[in-house]
Amino acid sequence: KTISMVGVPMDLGQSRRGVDMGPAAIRYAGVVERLENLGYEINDLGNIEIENVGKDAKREIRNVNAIVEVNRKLAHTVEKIMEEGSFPLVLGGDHSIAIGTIAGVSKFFHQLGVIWYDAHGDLNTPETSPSGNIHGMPLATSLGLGERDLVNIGGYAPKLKYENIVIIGARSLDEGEKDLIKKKGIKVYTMHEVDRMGMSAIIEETIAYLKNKTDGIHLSFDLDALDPIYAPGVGTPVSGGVTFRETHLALEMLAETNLITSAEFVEVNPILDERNKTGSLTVELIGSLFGERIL
Ligand code: DIR
Ligand code: MN
Ligand code: MN
Ligand code: MN
Repeated sequence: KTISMVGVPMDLGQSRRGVDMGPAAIRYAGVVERLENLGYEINDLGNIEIENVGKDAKREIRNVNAIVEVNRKLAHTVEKIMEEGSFPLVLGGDHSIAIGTIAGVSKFFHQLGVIWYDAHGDLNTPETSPSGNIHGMPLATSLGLGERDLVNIGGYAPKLKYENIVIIGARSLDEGEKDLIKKKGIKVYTMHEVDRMGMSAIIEETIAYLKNKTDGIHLSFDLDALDPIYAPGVGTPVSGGVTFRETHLALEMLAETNLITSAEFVEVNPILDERNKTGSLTVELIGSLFGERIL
């Protein structure tokens, strides 16, 4: 089995500098070796080039033109990986890059499922966003909501259906996001459910919910889902998060199902980190997703 890895050194989707160095931090923490030790062939395609197009900061959605450009390139790269029959593993970069990853994979899966592991919902539109940061909008964008140029990347929209997504770890939702979740009946396991049901039941339910109606499942993994005790190197930490063990369990259980068809790990910011703790954690978690076991 071949994994094709691509880095996206993007920081234009949010306001803290340094998340563009996320792919380097994850590579330095040994992601290639970790996966090779599990028996995979790794094809590291390097990073998507981010052109300095100048920040169009005056618009209410910050840097939208540059983000559209990068996501077009990423979608194209992911599409090629899929055509080759390889597994796309995308390293961020801020979460705005999920727009491009999903645009690439959804060409191959017309009933694409998505597991969104995140402290946030990323369901804002330019109208509901309190920040104007596009990293708070990628899930809404993929559902066909918001700025047209972003929504139409790949030449079609929407990429996802409301009933094919599951959010896990949410604890910071904006008012417009809460309204959308209620209106559309989006499946969300907030931290309340994580505490109450346990991660094991959540993953079992998630798989049961998605398995029969989807033809592929993308894992969009925002490191800020974890408690900042474990993942301090993120731009928007929120206390009261998922633990290290719960997260390993979730990924080990997903590995057992063999249903995950693409993945991205985003929001690792080495400038805000403690000696690459979050980069190393990411590599460990990638190991679990690809079948690593203690014994
Ligand atoms: C916030 C933060 N909801 C926003 N979003 C983040 O700016 O829209 N998502 N950090 O991961
Ligand atoms: Mn987040
Ligand atoms: Mn985010
Ligand atoms: Mn996110």
